[in-house]
Amino acid sequence: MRNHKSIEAFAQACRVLPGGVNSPVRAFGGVDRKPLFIAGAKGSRVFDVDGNEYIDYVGSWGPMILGHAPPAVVAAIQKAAERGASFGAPTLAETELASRVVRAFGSIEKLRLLCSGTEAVMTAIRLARAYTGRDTIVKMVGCYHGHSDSLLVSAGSGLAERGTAASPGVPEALAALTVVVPYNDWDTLRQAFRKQPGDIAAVLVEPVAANMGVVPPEPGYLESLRSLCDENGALLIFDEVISGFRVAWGGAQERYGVRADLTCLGKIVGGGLPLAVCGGRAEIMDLLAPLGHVYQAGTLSGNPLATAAANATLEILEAGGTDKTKERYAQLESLAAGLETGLAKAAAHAGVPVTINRVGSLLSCFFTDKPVRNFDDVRATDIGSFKRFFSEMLDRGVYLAPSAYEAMFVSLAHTSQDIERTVEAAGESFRRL
Ligand code: KE4
Repeated sequence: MRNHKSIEAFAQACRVLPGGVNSPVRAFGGVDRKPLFIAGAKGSRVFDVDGNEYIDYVGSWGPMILGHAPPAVVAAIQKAAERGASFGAPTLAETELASRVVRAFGSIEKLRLLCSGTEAVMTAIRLARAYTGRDTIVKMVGCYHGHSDSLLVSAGSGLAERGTAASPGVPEALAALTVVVPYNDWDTLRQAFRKQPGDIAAVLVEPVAANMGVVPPEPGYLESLRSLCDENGALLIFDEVISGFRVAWGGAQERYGVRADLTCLGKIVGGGLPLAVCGGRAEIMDLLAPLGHVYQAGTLSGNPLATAAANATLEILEAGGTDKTKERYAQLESLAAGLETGLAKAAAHAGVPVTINRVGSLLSCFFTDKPVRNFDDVRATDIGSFKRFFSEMLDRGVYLAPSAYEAMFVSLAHTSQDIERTVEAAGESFRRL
């Protein structure tokens, strides 16, 4: 695979951008390679600046559930752009989008449009603290919720202890207001509530963890979070930035039947443009300025280009009504199930132990012969094999996420031929590990 233009582009970028990128994982540090510079994308394919074509399972880290550059979304953005990129004033498209999200998520009565998942989660935390009058929040080890200070926190000295800063620049005093407990472990969460009765404002969780690779909730886990929050007067915040509109039209809440008090959405909901959502019960959301006193604002919140892409994307997903929408998610399920089965067979045939976790069109292939149900399990997997597998697949024209702690995303643009080619490339790659 020729990549001299990407290498040159990376050298140029490193002169003006820290690490040559605008988001760390893109630098391919997780796979010990220099990054590809992408020239364009269409459907299930991305093309780098050297003219190489790849079957894409990154999908911009989740937004591209329709595949890249769907004609109706491109046309909607173009049409919106001709009317002006941004007004800093309310538009009809924002109300239309909010109404679509309310229809999809039964737990969301009102919402605020913002520009990133980080902003959505930051706002949800501020609302939870204001609504409960409490300061402490709980997050799970291995879950990622954007880069706001309260969430760049590692687990404390002991289980259910207060957190410590995970990044320079995060004050320890602030990190101490975040308690970090293992995912899929409700006993430790129960301990946390017992240790800080009346302190905990909210439990924040990815209902389907996808930032340590894909780790599904164990049966009963989400229900236990719901009941522990109810018993202790805390709010349950579902960070559905990845799972929202991904694992079901109504996200993990629809798939698992557990309602959150506040929900954060991103990625798919924005159709690939900078748009995210913080939504929930009206009695909580109405605390937001200008109605209430919880301040939150944004110059480009609900931006016309982003809402155009968002409305066009959701319109395609819900076109034809509930049965048609279910058919689309069944198609995603079937493609991803075929990929999972094919990868498992190829690995077994090559004598390579793998565990594949999948929820809908979201999946991860871990190099281990053991189950993977939390971050400790992920850390025990063979990351070195993942790195070699990534490179072998890239050299065969298959673009996986450049990190063992990310996910593979299947889109409605992927075909059964894409899946067959991917499985074939995987078979060759597994045999070379
Ligand atoms: P953004 O601020 O990146 O829009 O969203 C933060 C975020 C919040 N919640 C969840 C569950 C997320 O996965 C994310 C961001 N996801 C990462 C990759 N898994 C984005 C890719 C990147 O950081 O470059």
